[in-house]
Amino acid sequence: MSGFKCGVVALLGRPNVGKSSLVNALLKARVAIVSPKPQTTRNAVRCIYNDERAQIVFTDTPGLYLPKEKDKLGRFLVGSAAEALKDADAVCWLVEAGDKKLTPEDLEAARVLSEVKLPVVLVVNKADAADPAEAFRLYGGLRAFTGQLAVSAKLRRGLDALIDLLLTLLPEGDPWYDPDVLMDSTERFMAAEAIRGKVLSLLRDEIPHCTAVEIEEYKSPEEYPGRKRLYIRASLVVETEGQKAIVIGAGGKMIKRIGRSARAEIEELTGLPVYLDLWVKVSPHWRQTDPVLRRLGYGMQ
Ligand SMILES: Nc1nc2c(ncn2[C@@H]2O[C@H](COP(=O)(O)OP(=O)(O)OP(=O)(O)O)[C@@H](O)[C@H]2O)c(=O)[nH]1
Ligand SMILES: [Mg+2]
Repeated sequence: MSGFKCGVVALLGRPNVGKSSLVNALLKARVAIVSPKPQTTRNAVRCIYNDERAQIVFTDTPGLYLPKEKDKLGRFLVGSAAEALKDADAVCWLVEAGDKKLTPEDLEAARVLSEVKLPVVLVVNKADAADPAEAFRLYGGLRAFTGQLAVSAKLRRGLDALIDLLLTLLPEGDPWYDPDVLMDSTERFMAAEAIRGKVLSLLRDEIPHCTAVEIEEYKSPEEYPGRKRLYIRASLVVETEGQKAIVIGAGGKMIKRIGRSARAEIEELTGLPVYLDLWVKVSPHWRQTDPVLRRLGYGMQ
């Protein structure tokens, strides 16, 4: 397949700049959770873009910040973002148009990037909301970039130019994935993320940060031909009884809402009718407890 390009591009940047939104815009699908809250993405996930010239595996990473010593979940998030650079062919450093000064998180991103020898493209997102000129000046002075451009994930602007630029940085090669595969993740993981996404959109304040989703049972009609529906038993893991009460809501209203909308999304995702059995359980300090973090999929390699 001469001339065909195939490679990995890691998306890196501080929380909330729109890394997951950009992946969704590029793939024209809702594959990654997006929310106005920082630390939305918790695992580096591979999302696969296809066109007639290339297959680009975008790694959407958790936002880089400076976790405290005790914040083990935070250290996992940042660690897995940095880890994603190891098998990348190029990196997009995402920042926001309208950035006027460098935050400690931006400097952390610069530090992480100074340790790799990959082409780095500066991508100024949210160009619909502010003039990107100042951001180009601000970050342009920090290091040399292989290219820089402004995009809007929201309005899907600048995406063709971004793909054209990335194509020049990727090696030639045959595609790794079938063109209908959008994400290199298990269905189980995607179902857990669909549920977590609903917690993020339906509950405010600190609750989403204290919540994880544990899939306890996952039985699909493909594996169990006697079944008509995909059966999922999942728990929302929170840290305190108070949080549990909020997640359940008065008369169980909130948990029912989360369950209903998550079920609809998982049905869309899998194309199967779904029975979602959703529970809430308290695991004090799970974000600081290594074995629990590992069980929930936030374990260091
Ligand atoms: N105006 C505008 N808003 C955007 C754009 N892209 C993303 N956003 C918003 O920015 C917020 C954060 O988006 P995410 O895609 O979750 O950001 P992220 O970088 O993946 O965040 P983390 O996973 O927490 O690191 C959301 O409220 C998005 O709707 C854009 O191009 N324009
Ligand atoms: Mg994200």
